[in-house]
Amino acid sequence: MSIRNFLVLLIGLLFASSFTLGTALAGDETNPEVDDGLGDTGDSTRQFQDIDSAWFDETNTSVIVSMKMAGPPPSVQSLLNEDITPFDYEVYFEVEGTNYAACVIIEYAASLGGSVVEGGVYNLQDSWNWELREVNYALGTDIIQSETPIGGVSGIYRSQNVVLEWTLNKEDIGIGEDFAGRGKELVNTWAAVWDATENPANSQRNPNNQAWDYANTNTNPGKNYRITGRGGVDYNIIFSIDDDEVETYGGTAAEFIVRVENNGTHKFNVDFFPREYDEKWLVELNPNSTVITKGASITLKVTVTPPKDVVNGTVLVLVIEGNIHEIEGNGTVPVQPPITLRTVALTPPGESDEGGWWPDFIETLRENLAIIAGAIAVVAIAIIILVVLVRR
Ligand SMILES: [Ca+2]
Repeated sequence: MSIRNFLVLLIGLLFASSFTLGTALAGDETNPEVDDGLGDTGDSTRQFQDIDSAWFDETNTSVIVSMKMAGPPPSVQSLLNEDITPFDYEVYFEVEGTNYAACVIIEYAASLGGSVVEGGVYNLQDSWNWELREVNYALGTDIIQSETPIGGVSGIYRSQNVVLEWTLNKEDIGIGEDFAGRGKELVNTWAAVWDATENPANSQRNPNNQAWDYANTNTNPGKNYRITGRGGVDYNIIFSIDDDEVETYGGTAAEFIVRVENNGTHKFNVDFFPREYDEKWLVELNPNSTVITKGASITLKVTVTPPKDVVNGTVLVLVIEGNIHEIEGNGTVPVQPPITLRTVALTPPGESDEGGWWPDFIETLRENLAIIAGAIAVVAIAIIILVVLVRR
């Protein structure tokens, strides 16, 4: 193995391992993007301020954000005689340069039999304010400069699991519906619980010293979530190649070895085909179609033969596409991105001499055009100077 190939392999391996570590294939409670310790709020009686974890999931039209707390909201004794306090729960993430937060503010009210009374039983108010916000950070820090509500969203409190759950429209956070958004990532994931009276959303806030509890931060985020398109099945097939440019002679086949990796969630059936190209060239794919098991790679051999009478230096830019068969349904999902292969065709040896010295001379001129132009310019300037001197 050459040093260059070794380096390419090494960089590829490093990239692959960081990718695997950084991105969860599908978020759920057992593999959350944001994972926090319990009992880290300094007040064990207030488990509903203590973040356990947060994770992401999706349908074809929405991203579902979940936030699990250490314990249920206090309802009876623990908050007796305390002030009514609005809790502000937020899960933060970034999509393609724009920062968002899924947010809900829950007001605690002393109530008895539906009416608010002092010193009574604490219950959660009926109407919770579920929101999507756009977030501005002080550049490169954890400090939030401002949060702007950009729309209401639907939300639900799942009391059985102590989980707050937001349903965000993909379009509202810059993610196309169905497979249009596939491959986009939610990055810089983290979560916080704030006292909305002391630290309201329109004030500057730093989770490190103002939040009741926080899990990860903007500069020390949790894992990324990769959009799968329709949720559940990640049609993640990746093309790669060590050398995407090959030289060959007219009439002689060149060969590309494309690696096709299944980094998705299931075993997939994949078809391969070239995008439209100059049909005087011969292009063969082997295989044209195959099954790739989850986590496995296959080799796709692409053979390209230029026509015999090809003009020296002609380049064929060939784009190879892939179609992944859907697990459910008869549709297909394109491999993104496709892979581009460049074949440079040279005149076969011996034939280049047939034209005699003239084509060689022209070829040499073309190859050294810059040097020749420079030399001509120097000579021209010298002549001008000479002429001026002679006239004096
Ligand atoms: Ca915690």
